[in-house]
Amino acid sequence: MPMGGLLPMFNSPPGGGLGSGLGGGGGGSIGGLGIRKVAGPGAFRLTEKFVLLLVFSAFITLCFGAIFFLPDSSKLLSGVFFHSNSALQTASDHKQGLGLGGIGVGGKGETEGEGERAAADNLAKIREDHERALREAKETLQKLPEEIQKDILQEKEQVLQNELLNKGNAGGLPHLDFRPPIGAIGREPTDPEIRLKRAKIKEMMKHAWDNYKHYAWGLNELKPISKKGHSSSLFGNIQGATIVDALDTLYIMEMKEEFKEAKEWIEKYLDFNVVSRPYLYHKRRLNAEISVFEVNIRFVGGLLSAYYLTGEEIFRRKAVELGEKLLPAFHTPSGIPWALLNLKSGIGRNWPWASGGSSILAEFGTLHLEFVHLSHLSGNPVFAEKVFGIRNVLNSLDKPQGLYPNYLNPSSGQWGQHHVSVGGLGDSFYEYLLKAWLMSDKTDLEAKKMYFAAVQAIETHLIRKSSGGLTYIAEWKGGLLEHKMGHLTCFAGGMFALGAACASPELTQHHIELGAEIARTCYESYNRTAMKLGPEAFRFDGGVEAIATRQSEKYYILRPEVVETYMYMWRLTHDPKYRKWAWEAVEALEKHCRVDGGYSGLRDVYLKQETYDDVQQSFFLAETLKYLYLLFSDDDLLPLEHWIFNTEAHLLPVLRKGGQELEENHK
Ligand code: DMJ
Repeated sequence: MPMGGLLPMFNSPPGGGLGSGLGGGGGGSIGGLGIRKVAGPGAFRLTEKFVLLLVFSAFITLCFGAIFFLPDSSKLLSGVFFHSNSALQTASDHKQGLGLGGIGVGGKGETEGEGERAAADNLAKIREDHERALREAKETLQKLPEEIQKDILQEKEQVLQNELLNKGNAGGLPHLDFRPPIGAIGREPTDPEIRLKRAKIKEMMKHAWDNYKHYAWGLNELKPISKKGHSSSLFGNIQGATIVDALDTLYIMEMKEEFKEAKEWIEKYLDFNVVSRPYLYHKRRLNAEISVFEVNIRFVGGLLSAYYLTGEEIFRRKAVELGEKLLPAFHTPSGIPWALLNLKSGIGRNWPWASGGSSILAEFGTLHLEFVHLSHLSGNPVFAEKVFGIRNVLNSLDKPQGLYPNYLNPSSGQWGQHHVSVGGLGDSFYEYLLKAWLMSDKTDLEAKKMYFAAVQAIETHLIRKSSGGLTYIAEWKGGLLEHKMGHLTCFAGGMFALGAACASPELTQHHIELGAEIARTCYESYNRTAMKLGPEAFRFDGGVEAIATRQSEKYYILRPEVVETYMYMWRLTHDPKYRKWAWEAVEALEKHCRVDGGYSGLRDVYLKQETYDDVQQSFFLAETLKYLYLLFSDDDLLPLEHWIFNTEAHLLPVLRKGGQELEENHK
């Protein structure tokens, strides 16, 4: 690699260059040339000159050779040819950090300008490539020959597929007939009271959006108290999480201007490459890692949803582009993806806190819906193959008591610690089994089987009833129960109800009731606080029921799971109590979370006085407000038989048998 930087030096030495000096004389030895051509003094002088030139050339060659063979030749070379490269590198970094990409800095920088900057850039790139190659080589050395062979084949296959895709397709994507979506815009509710409530929720969305736009436009999230941008490490260097997460909510609420400005931002700025724009440079982390799960559910999910609502190609293109960037996460011996990925280098790893270097069930198990749609929209089967690969691994493993532990090691393909949860670390894996089946127009029978078997094991081993009659889902740690339920676990009420309609007849009523019981328990977790908003986790031990007992579990971060369950329960039963409970949540949000600068999470929902966490989470716009809006809309807005909500509430259409998805449009 360093040769690239040296070539100009070799090409222009004094005297026509080394090439002509050595090769041009007929390829013979120096002795041969000297003896055979001796004829007269003129000829002798000519030969002597030639020999001298050759000796001189050989000397220069030796000098170069010596430089190369000395230890750490790159440093020496940089000193000889590029002045002080580290100084230049620092200057270059500094300039970019200050947003001064086009302006020289003192000393050499001013006099040598452009050339020096190019040299510094070259060196930085060479060094980066070098380090990456070293890292990859180290990783490869640790692998078995069969694994290396497998990797090579996979990469070849990937290149072939990409080539195939790029042939003859505009933007590399196949032509698709876009069918306008079913029920993407609903009628105004006929009941005037419901109409007003729905309008209020739209006004909340406007307040959240306008403040984000005003104080944090283009950044990931808003800090509504400090009125500035909030950056979360989950997205690495990708920006604009709130914009992408909010797209479909803006669309169904008919906030057309806002949707337009969001789309324009995406067209101009949504960037999945680390290369930074100078003005953002200081905010970006070099080589930052993303959470594969979070980027998938929020960015891929948000873009897919926007495409299916509008048919705008920009959303399809961006979704597929990002999907491709996530593929290196699957480069593990088992095909179970890493949790974290460096989008630039393609190097993945797992959360350092995860048991025995494991990947997390709720993360690698929550890619299925989006990846199946990526294959559908790109014509490239690789995405679907990856997620079906995950399923194969899961199906090949023994499950303790039929339960799925939260930790799975991607290298060994074996379970880590036996911790089972329907809340954090496990939750959306179960959700995606059910939804994979529904989204496949009920053709994915394997997903159905896995879902109902998992729910049965959960019922047997995790679901319990408190002495006060509240049904809850405990956590399982190697056979022992922890009688705690997370806010995240509350999504399960909606899941049970959604699955009920399709369960076998003897299970339908049972699963609806299970959903209703979980909904009530989660309602109680809200109702038993001072602020009428639920804590992060609540317990059923030590004499309490549905109450947080640990200070570290008393916060509320604008999460959606409880209103999500109300939404499914409302749609499936039309029991008015769900709208009543949902409205209580709206009032509590307005009273305690709404601030001048947007909506903030709370540190302790049991206090009378708010202490704000100063974050307006992007899922508040993607999920919480969307589910509330649907609760006060008629059922013809996003009918459940046509749309699947991903775990971030982004809309994915059911893929109809024979590829006729959405064919019943406009009936
Ligand atoms: C969201 O990002 C998704 O709902 C995810 O599945 C769980 N966590 C948050 C909301 O609480």
